[in-house]
Amino acid sequence: MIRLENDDPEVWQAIQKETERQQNTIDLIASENICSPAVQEAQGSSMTNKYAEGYAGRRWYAGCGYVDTVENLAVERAKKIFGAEHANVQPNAGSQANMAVCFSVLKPGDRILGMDLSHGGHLTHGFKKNFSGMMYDITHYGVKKETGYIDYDEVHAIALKTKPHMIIAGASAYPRILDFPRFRKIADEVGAYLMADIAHIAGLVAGGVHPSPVPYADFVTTTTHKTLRGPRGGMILCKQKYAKQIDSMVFPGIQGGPFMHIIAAKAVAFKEAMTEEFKQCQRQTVQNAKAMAQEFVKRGYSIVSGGTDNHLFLIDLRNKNITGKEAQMLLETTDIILNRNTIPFDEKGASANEPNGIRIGTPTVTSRGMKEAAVIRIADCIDKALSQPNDSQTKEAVRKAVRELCAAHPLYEIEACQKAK
Ligand code: DSN
Repeated sequence: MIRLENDDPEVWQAIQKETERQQNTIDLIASENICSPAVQEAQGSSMTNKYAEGYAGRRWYAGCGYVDTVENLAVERAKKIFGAEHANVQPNAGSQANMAVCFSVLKPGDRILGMDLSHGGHLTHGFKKNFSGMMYDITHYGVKKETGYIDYDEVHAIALKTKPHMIIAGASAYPRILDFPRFRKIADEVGAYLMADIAHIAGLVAGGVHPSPVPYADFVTTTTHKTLRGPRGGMILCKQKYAKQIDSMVFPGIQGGPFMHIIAAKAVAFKEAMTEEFKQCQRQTVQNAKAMAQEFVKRGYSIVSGGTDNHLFLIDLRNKNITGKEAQMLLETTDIILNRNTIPFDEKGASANEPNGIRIGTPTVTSRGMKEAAVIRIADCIDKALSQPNDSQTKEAVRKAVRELCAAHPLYEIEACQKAK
């Protein structure tokens, strides 16, 4: 970092400040995490300089011996972690992973059945301003109003009616276990491909705390930076029979030269994901989310589906006289960072920008070593801040508690990171 400090003090300063911000705030954004110093070292390495269009052993450029080594390591480790027949580690992000799958087996105008964004789905599952919504004929399933759980009977009924070419199982804001065998059964009945998007839960799947879709889905897509705790990127797992189609759709179909520094970092993260420390961290992530959700229930908050089975939960703020956006902004002033979120069956007039919910996730705080007592203290802080939004003493007390928690749990002192050093 000495060179950066001298050569570009403005960027260096912003990076220092960002690191400080991460150290001194509580991050509850469910899609974020802290990757290890080893992962970051690989990302910042000389591999960023290398063009390597193609795949290991079949590149368009000379000099690819060492990047081949890291891509082979990443592929083999990914296959081992998830028990997959084939892995493509080149997608630059989850969106590209989903795009490559769609482009490889669907034609424009084909039908997709995916989860409604406002019920917890993702932009790439058919949002009208996303490639998926622009190119395909989309229908959506959602959750049951009374339970907040996915309504599999509805998924079945819509599938029978619309005969989708592909069903997408996966979500960005769904707190319950996904029933992959049921999705498979429905897909088989209507002759649809099944794509499982496990971007949010990949680490939980790797850690054995969420059932794996790999035996059921034709394609499994994920990001690598959420619960999986790697660099920012994407990946596709699939059956061997789709390997060629997927590989040629990622490159040259939708991407050019792969980000070899990121692929090196994915390999490092996958090695970490095989450790007992990582698995323990995933178990604790879920325990923390459950403990926190229960604490909010005790304090009179309405939690979508009543709790959680995974790393996140949603608070429905409609009985709290504050909107999701107001809560997000208020909490940021107390150094608690989270995002506003739509909740299923939100009020008329509510929107993605002005929803009545907030989403809370525990991956980052768990990676920092926080356990139940700490996250219950965070719930207390949030409750206090939301209950007394205009009281400066309350805000200061919350900020003090946040400072204490952050100081007690430094960013890079997590066990898995220590081991990776
Ligand atoms: N934007 C991510 C999230 O926050 O869930 C999903 O890609």
